[in-house]
Amino acid sequence: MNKNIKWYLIIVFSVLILIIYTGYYFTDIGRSLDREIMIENDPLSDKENSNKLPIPPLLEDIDPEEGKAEFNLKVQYGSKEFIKGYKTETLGYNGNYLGPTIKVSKGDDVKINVENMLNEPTTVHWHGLEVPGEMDGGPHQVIDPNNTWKPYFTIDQQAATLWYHPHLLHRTGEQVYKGLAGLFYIDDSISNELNIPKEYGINDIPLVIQDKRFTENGDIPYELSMRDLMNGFLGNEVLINGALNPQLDLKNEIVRLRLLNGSNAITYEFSFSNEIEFYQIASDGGFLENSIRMNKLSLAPAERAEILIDFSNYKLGDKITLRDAEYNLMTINIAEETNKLSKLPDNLTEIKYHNRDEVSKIRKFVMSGMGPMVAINGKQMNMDRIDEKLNLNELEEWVITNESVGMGMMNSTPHPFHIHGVQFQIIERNGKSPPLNERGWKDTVLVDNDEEVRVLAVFRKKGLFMYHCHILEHEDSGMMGQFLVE
Ligand SMILES: [Cu+2]
Repeated sequence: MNKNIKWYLIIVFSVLILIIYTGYYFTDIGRSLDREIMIENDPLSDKENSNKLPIPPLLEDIDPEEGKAEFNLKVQYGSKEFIKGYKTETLGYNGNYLGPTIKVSKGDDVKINVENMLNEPTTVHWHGLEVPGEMDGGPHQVIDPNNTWKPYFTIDQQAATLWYHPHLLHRTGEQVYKGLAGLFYIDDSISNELNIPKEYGINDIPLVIQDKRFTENGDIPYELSMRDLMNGFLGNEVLINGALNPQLDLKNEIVRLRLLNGSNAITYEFSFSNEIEFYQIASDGGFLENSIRMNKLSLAPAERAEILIDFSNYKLGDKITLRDAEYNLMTINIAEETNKLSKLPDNLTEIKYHNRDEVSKIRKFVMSGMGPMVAINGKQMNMDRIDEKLNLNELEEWVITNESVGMGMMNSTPHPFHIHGVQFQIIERNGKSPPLNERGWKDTVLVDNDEEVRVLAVFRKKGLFMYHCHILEHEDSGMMGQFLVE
């Protein structure tokens, strides 16, 4: 294309975006990033909604042999009453909404049969799992309608709370939003031996946290405005395991919560009523070396954290709320008293930190642009282009920056950067050591505007993988690239 015409088009397009965006900002439809506005506009605030927290079922392993596991997943249409009396169309794995929790152990040989019963293609990506590229479930592993994809792999990493979700080119946002997401747990000798709660759904509680934009009649249409392309799709309500304002009954003991931000775009600021202290014990890819005492926790889209809370000083009938900023998400009821004495663990595991002196290659990833123009290193996703070529088992340093422009009164856009097929270590945020709870294994890192994040990683699996922004509307717009490990 003629260079002048190209620049002319870029300028015209940018001005158009600016005009449309300003319009949307001032007409204020849907939820603003400002949570106070979110609560005022809450269409359900006058409706009764208190129900028990659903616990996703554990998926049955159909291979009886020790050291092997086989699972069946069906991708299907469903419907669900998020609000009493209002049914809406959803998607789910083996059910109406969300998916069962898959639980495996380090060293297991795993087979999964994923049957697509939708009349559109999908993929299933094992987020955080270190497996060869063709088993990763990215945009290249398309499962057509009425087809079954049968990935197999050996679990070759430490205990962790991972998850699975679709990764179809340009369609990830809608499929995840409609309900396709599930947890994927790995256990190992360390997680088995640690003195921490391990009873699934009793004192080891999965929490899949997602916001939804409900209409007046309880529907959750996925229709993107220009503003949604800018900020990502933001909801006006928050669901936990598919339930609105759920209640969780617990004993007054130490409890482990595994939080997944499975939302398309929002970053949460979790805390509990009365600023109760808790201890983060794991980040995306496994245990931290020591438990970190804190009273609030920020999780960007796709990030996970495991936390312990000690309720032993609470009494029958006490209530505690889980919050996002000032907004109540879930009520915890102390429903049973116990005399069980337990102690919060201090040391959890030993992390072998990478040695920066051994870095063989430094790569830069610049996230830029806005709305449909978002890009990494100035490029938008192209399935036929390999952006980076890496050597197997070499230590690399990736320098990730965010140069997206902020708009007027709006804050600039932080982008959560996710790398497939690897767990990395954050070594610097703007030249400084990362906070304590980011000094463990990570696969997704939030990069703020004008921030430079440096991570170290050894890529141990061969094949073609993705790196991308995990605001799903940005990913779908093309904020993604491909790297080949050989
Ligand atoms: Cu982004």
